[in-house]
Amino acid sequence: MGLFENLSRGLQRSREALNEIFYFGGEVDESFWEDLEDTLVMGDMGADIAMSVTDDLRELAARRNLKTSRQLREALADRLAETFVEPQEDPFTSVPSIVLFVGINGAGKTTTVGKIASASAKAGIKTIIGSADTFRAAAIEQLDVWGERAGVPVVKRDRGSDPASVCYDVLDVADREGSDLVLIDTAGRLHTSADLMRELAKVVNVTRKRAERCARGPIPVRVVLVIDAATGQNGLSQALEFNEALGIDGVIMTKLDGTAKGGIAMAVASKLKLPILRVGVGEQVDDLQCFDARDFCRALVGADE
Ligand SMILES: Nc1nc2c(ncn2[C@@H]2O[C@H](COP(=O)(O)OP(=O)(O)O)[C@@H](O)[C@H]2O)c(=O)[nH]1
Ligand SMILES: [Mg+2]
Repeated sequence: MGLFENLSRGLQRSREALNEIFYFGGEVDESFWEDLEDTLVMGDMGADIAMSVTDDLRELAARRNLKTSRQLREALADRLAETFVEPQEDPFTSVPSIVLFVGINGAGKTTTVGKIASASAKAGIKTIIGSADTFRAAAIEQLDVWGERAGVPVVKRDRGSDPASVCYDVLDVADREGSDLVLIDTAGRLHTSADLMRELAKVVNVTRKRAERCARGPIPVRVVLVIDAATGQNGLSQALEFNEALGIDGVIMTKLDGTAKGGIAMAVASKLKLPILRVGVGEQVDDLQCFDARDFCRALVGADE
């Protein structure tokens, strides 16, 4: 299955909602525009984006005399694509690079680390994983399974250890072995989110300090936020909170398969001016894709149907 088909399959639920209004019989009338705006709002891109996208499209449709479902879908995809920010560089392929994965529990951090480790090992990038979610023994085991599958070493400590120490350890090993890409998984659950942010801030600081004095010179550290797309607008609050506490460099949206809330990607990207680095469209190792705003928006609105 090609990349586009896979993404398109993943966004099916989000697209179905739009399909209903695009299968109109004749005129593009007032109710079409109202339905479009409502559907976009429900797709969780946020009311302000939904309104400005609808207004722009309406104006464009009048100016260029766009009438058919196909013309309108194409124009909508183009307009939606404008809301995304291009990444300056890809932290997973511009190596050497150190990436910390943060996000709430269940967002898909560990799975995403596994998928990326697998893809980068396959691409010949010397990769190593650090298991800094030391809260649950199951989390460490889960990462071990992914590491084994990818043929990538996993640096870990016993359950309950200081997560910052694991970051230190993994950078020591990476230094010694000349790893190009260090992927660090972190915990998402603590008693309060203030505790979580404090702990993560320490993890980020320790990693940055250690990264300054790597054998081959300072290596950039990026903090990537993993968000479950199905959380909808709550994903936006998470993004704001993590960004304020840690300074986020990019976002990965997971579980775009099986949600009609794909529009949240747009809300996060445009409100925080953050690039979407990858999208998760399933639980399997190959279900992670590079993000291309145009392809994503075309799949989201069904421009090629
Ligand atoms: N359908 C789907 N499930 C996913 C995706 N990414 C992760 N998951 C599932 O979400 C659940 C939580 O993932 P996990 O990586 O453990 O989340 P973490 O707590 O952030 O580390 C697991 O059952 C994963 O298989 C995705 O893109 N699509
Ligand atoms: Mg995890």
